[in-house]
Amino acid sequence: MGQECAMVAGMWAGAVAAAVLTAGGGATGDGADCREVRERARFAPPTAFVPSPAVTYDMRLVPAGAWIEVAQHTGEGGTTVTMRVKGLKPGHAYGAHVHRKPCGADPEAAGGHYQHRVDPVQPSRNPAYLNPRNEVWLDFTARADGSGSARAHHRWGFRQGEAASVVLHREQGGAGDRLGCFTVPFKP
Ligand SMILES: [Cu+2]
Repeated sequence: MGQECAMVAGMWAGAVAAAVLTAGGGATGDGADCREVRERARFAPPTAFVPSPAVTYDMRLVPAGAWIEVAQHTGEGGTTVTMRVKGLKPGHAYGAHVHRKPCGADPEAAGGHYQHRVDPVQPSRNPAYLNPRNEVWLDFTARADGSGSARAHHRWGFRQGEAASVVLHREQGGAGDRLGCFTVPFKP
């Protein structure tokens, strides 16, 4: 499915000019049911002269220059989010989740976790809502070379404008200090 969507997305990108000229139509069939997002960046402090969509709040565990890539694939089978990182602290067990708002200079700017069923009590601490089935968790342990990767799959997709970043945490699980944040425009 992922390959198919990537192919259709690629064809679509290449065919945009022609499609505009022939008018109407647009993406049809698989293309219409398929959303792809792929963003990558290098972490920089919020005070960096050249701002980055990837912000570090802890230069020891998320050094400036560390690299992150996040991809979303949403199709008929649901939503898969994958993350790859490089340049982190070897052996450290990082927590990571999709959060609701874009990153900012303040680590709290990203808001709470994206939840499929939204806990009426926010900030959410109820394990009935705060769990990897109802949220997108991307916990990973950095390999000896500082690289890492994680993948999460759900049957559901994101709501418009409610999933906007990936936050890296000091600990795995549902909470913990925020070490870094990457703004990602996830698609509904
Ligand atoms: Cu989080």
